[in-house]
Amino acid sequence: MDIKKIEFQQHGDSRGMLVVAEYQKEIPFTVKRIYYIYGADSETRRGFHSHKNLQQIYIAIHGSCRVTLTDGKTTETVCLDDAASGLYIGHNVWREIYDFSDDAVLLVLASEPYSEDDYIRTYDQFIQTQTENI
Ligand code: T46
Repeated sequence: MDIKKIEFQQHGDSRGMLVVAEYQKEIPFTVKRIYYIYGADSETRRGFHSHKNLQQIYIAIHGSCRVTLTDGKTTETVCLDDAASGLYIGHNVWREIYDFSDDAVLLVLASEPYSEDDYIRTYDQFIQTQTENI
């Protein structure tokens, strides 16, 4: 499955923390869009889709959430709770995001502008596409 944990550069001193993510070091794609999610809670469930081409990096810059990811064969659950690391997610990965802490802020770096055509929003269609890709 095309996912990877990424550790960012950290520069901490008595003034606090400064975290850096740079193109071609920690970020393997040109960032064409950012968005962030907050105001979710422990009952919230988001995602439930895959992307045909989009690559993204999820960063819980505050609080925490869980992400369950599958390529149809392998399934993994990742806890995001560290502002100094991110989760890279390639294309063709189904993701479900849940268990947000009340203070969670999930920042997402995306490789492409928003396009609804890039989404696969039903699990049946996702599995069918994965089978066709073999
Ligand atoms: C993902 C998770 C973490 C836009 O108009 N532009 C955008 O760039 C995005 C991301 C969304 N939207 C609109 C589309 C919907 O009307 O915002 C609304 C909520 O989007 P969605 O239901 O897709 O939200 P999530 O949290 O289920 O998924 C989003 C991203 O779509 C997805 O790529 O990985 O956040």
